[in-house]
Amino acid sequence: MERTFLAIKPDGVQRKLIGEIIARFEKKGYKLVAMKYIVPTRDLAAKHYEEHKGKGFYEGLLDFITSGPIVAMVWQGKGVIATARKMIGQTKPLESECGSIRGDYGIEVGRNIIHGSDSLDSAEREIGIWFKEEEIFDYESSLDVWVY
Ligand code: ABT
Ligand code: MG
Repeated sequence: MERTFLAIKPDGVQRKLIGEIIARFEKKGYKLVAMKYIVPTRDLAAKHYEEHKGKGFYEGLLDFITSGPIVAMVWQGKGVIATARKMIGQTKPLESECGSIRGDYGIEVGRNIIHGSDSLDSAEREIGIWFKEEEIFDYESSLDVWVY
């Protein structure tokens, strides 16, 4: 089954959006298979945002993402990578449809509430950065029969 890495960023935590965000993915039918609540080290954040190294917003992005606790998660289910990105919305809040997380709750590109892997490659890479295999728990859910 497909897996993606999602993280509620420090702004989402500060704004008390943890429950709201997790509820959206649960209600959609996806399964939470790993979760940790941590203040990322700068090293971890740099690994995660490696693709942006050298860009103008990079250092500020690392300052922000290491500024407080985040909720790092792995979610599982059919098409979860692309569907989660759709549920999250676009990078720029103005381009995010109402009904998406950023469209409903975000105003500023540098405070965009939640991260979601953007491809199968980045999902595998990011899950490997944030979680050990033994921290990921697949389990049978009686709801699966109704979701699929
Ligand atoms: P992430 O889920 O954080 O990766 O965001 P997304 O994939 O939608 O967008 P990208 B392009 O990966 O942006 C990463 C973070 O950098 C911030 N950013 C991005 C800026 O502050 N200015 C910019 O011009 C761009 C392109 C937005 C993202 N994080 N935050 N917070
Ligand atoms: Mg990205």
